[in-house]
Order: sequence, then structure tokens, then C-alpha cells
Amino acid sequence: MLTCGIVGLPLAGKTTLFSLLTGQHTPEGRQSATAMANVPDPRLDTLTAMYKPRRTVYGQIQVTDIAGLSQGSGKSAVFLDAIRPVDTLIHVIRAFTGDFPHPLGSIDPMRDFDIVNHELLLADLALVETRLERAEKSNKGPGKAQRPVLEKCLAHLLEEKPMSLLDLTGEERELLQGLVFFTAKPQLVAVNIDEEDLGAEPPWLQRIAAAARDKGWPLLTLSVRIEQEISQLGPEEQKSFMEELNIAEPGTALLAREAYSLLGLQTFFTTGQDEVRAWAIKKGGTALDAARTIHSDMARGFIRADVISYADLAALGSEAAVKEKGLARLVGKDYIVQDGDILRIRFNV
Ligand SMILES: Nc1nc2c(ncn2[C@@H]2O[C@H](COP(=O)(O)OP(=O)(O)OP(=O)(O)O)[C@@H](O)[C@H]2O)c(=O)[nH]1
Ligand SMILES: [Mg+2]
Repeated sequence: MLTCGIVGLPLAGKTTLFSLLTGQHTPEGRQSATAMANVPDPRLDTLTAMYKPRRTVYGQIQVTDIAGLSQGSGKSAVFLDAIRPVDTLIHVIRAFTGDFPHPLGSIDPMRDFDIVNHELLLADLALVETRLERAEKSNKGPGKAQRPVLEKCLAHLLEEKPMSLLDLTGEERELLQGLVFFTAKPQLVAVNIDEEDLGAEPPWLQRIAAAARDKGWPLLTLSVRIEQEISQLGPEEQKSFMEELNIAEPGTALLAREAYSLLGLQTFFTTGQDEVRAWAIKKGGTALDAARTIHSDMARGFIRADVISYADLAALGSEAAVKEKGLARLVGKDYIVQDGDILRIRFNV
């Protein structure tokens, strides 16, 4: 299962965000907690209105809440250990003032962004240096073969660039297999701003957005406090409150979708009277992978799949209309699933 880890400095709003995403609370004193989060998708809401199923099931991502990075001996090792197993990071940065002090005494989002990323970079540098030392000692075997690529990593990291931006050949990747690079993990930068700053683009935000862009990472702003207020309202009140704030949907919805895409996932749907459901599949996944996602029996007995695209269905209003236009397709197991495909798997076991 692919996982997003929520990281950042202490008191940035990570646990609050985790609770909003997952509906779970991190037990007091625990270093980390993991739970599933729904990924809201307006397309699924449209399908639900169309099919009126007994239940609607959203796509999900797994999220881990990680204790904030604090300064002090041994603290960063705990932090890094918690991050090692996750696939992508949601990096929460405090830009709200709040009524309790920031652990570093002032609000400075750019500094906080750099502190966490510097920590990750140092960890990668340390790893490369240890491996290089080892490789230099051995004049034969895998160590020797690894040397050039380790040197390439070292030079890149010394320029303070994340491993995710290093061009590696397939062969080089193979040589580095088994090494976990923290800066190779994609990051979604989530800036937790004050309510008054919603929709604003202050200069400091432009700076941090540029820094994220340089690293190839998406950035979004949200007010975790406001998100919390939204989540406590009924649907009608939610709508008018969001209109008042001039926001189209909760920031957490957008964040979940961004995280989903950062994990390399896309969505396909299944529909019916009983259930309308969004499923996650790796980009590039096939109809057979989709079948396996639903049930191993479907993959085993896979015959063919009926495919219509959500866009066609939404535009034409019914499955019958889509079929009439000749836009429904029958595909085999190697068909590459497209985001928004509605699949019906024909199988036989
Ligand atoms: N004013 C304001 N307070 C917030 C906001 N987000 C979180 N808080 C408050 O900040 C405090 C810390 O939030 P947490 O979510 O526990 O922070 P954390 O990042 O998990 O902190 P650690 O687990 O200690 O690293 C709580 O009292 C939250 O209510 C926000 O957007 N605005
Ligand atoms: Mg916390």
C-alpha cells in the first residue's frame, strides 16, 4: 500500500490535518499514526446522482502522521526513521500566527521549509558518503561498480538538489537499489496560513512557491483552522460558509487529490444500483490490473472489459446514449486504463 507521510516542524498543524483527512485522532504521546483518508472526487458525486446507488465508496490513500522534527541529539534519527517507509510527503508549513509560540520563536515559512529539507538532504548525503567510503575500500565486486553513480549523487546533493531531480539511467538506478533517499520522495508542500491570508499572494508565499517549483513539487495553501470549522458544519451551512470565504471546495479535498496524484495514482470507476465506487490504480495500469484491484477472481477469470469514459457519460447523460454514439468500447486485458474510465469487467471463474 502506498503511503503519504505528514511531516514538518512541531506545532505546524500536522495532526489536525491528519484528523481532518482521516477522521482519526493520533493518540497522545504516540510518535506516529496511520489511517486511510477518502479522496473526494466531484465526478463520483455526479455518478452517485445519476445511478442513485445504495452506497458510494470514495478512493482512498493511506496517510501517516509523523511527530514534528525538533532540534536536539537523536531527534532527527527518530524523524528520519518515521519517514523512511513512506512513499511521498505532505510537508506542512506553519504560516499562521496562532495563540501559542512557534518553537523557533517566529513565523518564517521559508526558513521552516529549508530546515526540514536540509535535514532530508543531510541524511541523503550521509548515506552516499558512507557508501562511497565503503566502495572506495573495495576494489572489486558491487562496491566498485557503484562508485561512479555514488559520485554522481554526491555532486548533485552537494548542490542542494533533491535526488528526485537527478537523471539516472536504468542501470544506475539498479546500482542504487535498496538505498532509501529521502529527497527522492515527492513532496506536496501544504502551507497552513491564517484565515486573513486565504486567497492572498504575499511576497513570502511567492518565494516559497518558487522554491517548491524549482524542486518540482506542487504547493497549496489552506487554513487548517478554517478546514476544521468547515468540517463541523452541515452540508448547507458548509456551502454558504465556503461561499462567504470565496472557496469552491475544502482545501483538504484538493490536498487529498494532489497527494493521490503525487503517489502516481489515477481513478477508475465502477457503477451500479448497488454501489458507485472510485478505485485507485497506478498510472499506466492495465484492465487486468484494474480487475485485480477489485477482486483477484476477476483477474483470474478475466475475459474482457466494457469501458466508457466519465467525460462521455457526463456529457451525454446516460450509458444508453454513450452506447448509441458508439463511444462504449470492449477491451482486452492489456488495455491501458485512463483516468476517469468507467469499467465493467466480464469474467468467468
Ligand atoms: N490559529 C491556528 N491554529 C492552528 C491551525 N492549525 C493548527 N492549529 C493549532 O495548532 C496546535 C498544534 O496543532 P497540531 O496539529 O497538533 O500540530 P502538529 O504539527 O501535529 O504538532 P506536533 O505533533 O507537535 O509536531 C493545535 O492547538 C491546533 O489547534 C491554524 O491553521 N490556525
Ligand atoms: Mg502532531
